Amino acid sequence: MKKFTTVDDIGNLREAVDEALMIKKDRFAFSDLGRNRTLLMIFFNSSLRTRLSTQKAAINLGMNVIVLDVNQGAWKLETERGVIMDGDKAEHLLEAIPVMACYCDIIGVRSFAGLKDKNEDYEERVIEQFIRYSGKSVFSMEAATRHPLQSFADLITIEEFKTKPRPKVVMTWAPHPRALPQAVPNSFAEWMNRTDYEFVITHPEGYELDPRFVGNARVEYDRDKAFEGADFIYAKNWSAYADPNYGKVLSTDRSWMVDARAMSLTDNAFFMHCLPVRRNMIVSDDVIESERSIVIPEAANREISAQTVLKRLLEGLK
Ligand code: AN0
Ligand code: CP
Repeated sequence: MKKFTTVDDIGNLREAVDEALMIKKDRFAFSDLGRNRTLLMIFFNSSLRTRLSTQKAAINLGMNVIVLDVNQGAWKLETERGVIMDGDKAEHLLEAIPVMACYCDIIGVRSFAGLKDKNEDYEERVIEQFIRYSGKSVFSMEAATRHPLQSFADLITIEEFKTKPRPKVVMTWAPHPRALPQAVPNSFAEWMNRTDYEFVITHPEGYELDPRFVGNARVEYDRDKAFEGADFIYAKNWSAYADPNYGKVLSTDRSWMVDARAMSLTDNAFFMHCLPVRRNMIVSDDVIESERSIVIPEAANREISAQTVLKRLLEGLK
């Protein structure tokens, strides 16, 4: 594997999950694979899980790791070509990328959507420039439109917890005070659409996602109906995608919070969220603390998805 930014890069999902579960059984089985190889993790945005789990995954594989928080300690980076750089940005990405590439073999990039210019976000300008100008293997640690390491961990988690061959998985929008990207729900939908699960998306009107990600999923505006018989509830907030409201918060309707009443409509579903989560906005205390909440095993699987991806990227190095 040369890059990992979408579900397409991982190939057959059954094989990927089997490989991940094999790694989970013995995460030090490939501890020589990354010897004398360096991973550079570049963060344009905050992170707890991605930062720690990806670093741990690289260590399991014997790699060296360098972490750069672009907004803390590095020069502020201009990302657009043609800009007269007379503002606060001292360095251009077009120099920074090849320089950073000198010091590593594999690059992970976290760069969220700006939520101002839909084209800029959906063209994935930042991570695409890393792919183009670094000459290195690049993977997404959440880019503007997708968070594939998260979706892969989510898939592994569902495979571990499901009790029927074709579980009903429901992704539900939930309220949040600030505008969040569509990357997590886009990506989750993209991965779920590659499985044979029954996949349903529910959200208030106005929160329709990009049809390219929704694919053939059933969209159900009536949340109660969507939750009926669900085996997994996957909660997430996202800002509006459709014009003219791109990147806006249209609703903070608290009735969309996932609470015990909503969960009682399901078939004793497991509760999932990628975290970080705002309690009593997205999900009530009792639901996230319940025995059906699998947010911690889900987060633990971030190490496994990252290790599977890094293993494949290492195998793809010349
Ligand atoms: C980010 C998002 O919604 O994309 C990261 C989630 C993994 N969440 C926040 O910024 C709260
Ligand atoms: N789920 C996730 O990616 O979390 P972080 O933003 O903390 O990395």
